Order: sequence, then structure tokens, then C-alpha cells
Amino acid sequence: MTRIDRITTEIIDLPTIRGHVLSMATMTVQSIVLVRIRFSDGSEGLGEGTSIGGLSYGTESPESIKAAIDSYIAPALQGSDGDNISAARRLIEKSVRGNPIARAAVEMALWDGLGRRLGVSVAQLFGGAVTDGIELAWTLASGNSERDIEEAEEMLAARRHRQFKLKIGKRALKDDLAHVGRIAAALGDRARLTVDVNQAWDLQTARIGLRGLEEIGVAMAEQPIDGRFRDQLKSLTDGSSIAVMADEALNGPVDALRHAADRAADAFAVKVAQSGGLAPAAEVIAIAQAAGIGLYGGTMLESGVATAAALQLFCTVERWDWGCELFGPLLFTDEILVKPLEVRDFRILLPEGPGIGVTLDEEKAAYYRRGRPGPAAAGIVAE
Ligand code: MUC
Ligand code: MG
Repeated sequence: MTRIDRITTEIIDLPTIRGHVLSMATMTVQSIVLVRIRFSDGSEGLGEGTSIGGLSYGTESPESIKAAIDSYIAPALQGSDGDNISAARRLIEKSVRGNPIARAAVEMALWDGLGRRLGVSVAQLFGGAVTDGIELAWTLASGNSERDIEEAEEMLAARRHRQFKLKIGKRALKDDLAHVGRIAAALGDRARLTVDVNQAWDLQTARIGLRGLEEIGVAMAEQPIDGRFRDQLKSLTDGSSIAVMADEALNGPVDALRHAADRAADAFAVKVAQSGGLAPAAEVIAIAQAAGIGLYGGTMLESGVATAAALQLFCTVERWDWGCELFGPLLFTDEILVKPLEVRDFRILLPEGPGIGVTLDEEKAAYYRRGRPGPAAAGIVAE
């Protein structure tokens, strides 16, 4: 038996290439929690737990993710069988309720460790990859229409992205619609546009907003209203000709089943972190597929570690109706992987190699580690 010897965590603060303006927060730094598991045979597994905008997006912060792992998950798993991920998941679930991102980060490191020990990829552990990459969307969220248009033109010219998600909901509806309209007019048929409201609208605003977005030619609207109001989301889905996607509403298979049973959304943003891990995310995918709900590979704006892990799972699925948004590493000024994930011809490619298929650049990780002396870390966030 390969025992779990030691689980350690660290917060890494990565500056973003520009302010990322969301309805609830503007991000200039992304704080990720790296998890390392050391096993009794000397092997290691790497995982990541990341949220967005401190506590403004969801109920977990980088600090709470780290604390949940250090104080509760690590002691619960200490000495247990590292090869039995089902049993480890049960141990975690018994000691920690909620906290899906913390649970996902540790589960990810377990899959990575198992894959490395067996010499196979995590995709292989989930049945095998059926594609080598997925269409990759980019989020335009500078807060300025002209700058967003310039950014989109650069991405199109570089053949990096041709699907753009616009973050709206912070401004008055008419200003948001004018912003979306300007970008749609500039890009025309060369790009597919979606919006993400991050729960900012009430039902009435959402009804009017979706009609306005439809007139502009937007293809899909993500989480227009509070994720707790499934019945309201359903009424918007039923009444709208553009697709409505659930994101914050989905915290694993139970939420997915309820939304699928009610047909409350046309599409699911599948997020490994929000689902509580790769295995429960696979269940969310299965529920969507069984219900005929469209799939979109979501992100928590993670580094290459969690991005690679998500790719491992997502590439076991052939059809991603709305592509994916696994662009997190491209939003940061620096890369913490030895070899960055590859993006080519509008697709992000599945890395090769055992486990999640990537190697951490230890020097970079140390440079951005919170609490370490050094110019970058000192200038970003104080612990
Ligand atoms: C979200 O709400 O989907 C994903 C992409 C992005 O720009 O923000 C995130 C969060
Ligand atoms: Mg979203």
C-alpha cells in the first residue's frame, strides 16, 4: 500500500496582465493554493484550489481553502491508502462539509500522484482521452470597449481565440448593452460572443437584458441571476431564445441533477473546483449529457496546474458544445509551469505525460509564494 505521508499547501499570488473587471470585483492578482502530497514510496502529487476575487465570488477564499486542507483534510488523510481515491474521498467527505474547492485541490493531487505512480495520464484513469484539445474562449474584461476590441483583434490575428466572453453586470443595463453592442459590431461574424453576468441582475433586469443581448446577436448568457434561484433561471431559460448557462448555481452533482431535472438551463459551466473534484465533475458532465444540456469547460482562473487537470478530464469527452475557457495561465504576467500549456489554432491542447501532465517551475512558485521576501510577493498581498 502506498500511504499518504504528508500534505502541504502554499498560497501563490500571481499578478494579472490587466485588471480583470467582473460584476463583483476587479482582479489584479490571482491567489492560488498549491497542494503537494508526498506518498510513502517517495512519489508526489500536485493539486490546486483556486477561487475568484477573494470571497466576492463564492464561499471559499485562498486563506479558507488553505486552512480547510491544513487543519482538517490533511489530518483526516494522514497515513491512509494513497492509491484508493474513492476511500480518500469518503474520508474527506466525512471530515469536511461544503468547501468544494479545498476538497477538489486534494483530490486532484491524489489523481496526479496515482497517475505518476502508474505511469499513465489522469485522462487514462478516467477512461482515456477522445480528443487532444478543446476550443478555447477568452474573457474580455478590461472594463473598456475599445480596449476589449483591440484585445479581441489581437487574439483573432494570433489564432488564439475566436469565442469571447464579456463580463457584464457591473454597469447599468443600458451601458452594458451599449458596450456589448460596440464589440459585436466591431467583430461581426468573425467571433462568437457570450456574456457572464456573475449573478448581478434581478429577474426583471435579466428579462430585459436577455432580449437586448439577443438583438445584438450574443449567443449565450451565463448566470444572469443569483445562483440560488433555480426557478427564476428556469423561467429565463424557457423565455429566452439565446442560451442560458448555469455557473455559480452548480456545486456538484446534486445541483446539476436538480437543474437538469427542471431543465433550468441550456448549458452547464463544468468547473472541477466548484464540483468538488475531478470525479464529481465527471458526474456533472454525465448528468448534463443524459439531460441533453450543453457543456462548457469552466475555469476559476486557475494556473496551469488546475488547468491541466481539468483538461485531462475534459478531453475524455468528445463534445463541448460551447468549448472551454481554460485560459487562466494566459491571464497572468508569468508562467509557473516548466512547459506552458499549448494553445494552437483556437484550441488548448492536452499535455502529454503521466498524472496531470505538467511540471511546476519550483523557482517561479517560490518567487510568487505569499510570505516570501522578494519584490513581487511583497508588492501584491500581505498575509
Ligand atoms: C466565471 O464566473 O465564470 C471564468 C472566466 C472568467 O473570466 O471569469 C471566470 C469566472
Ligand atoms: Mg461564470
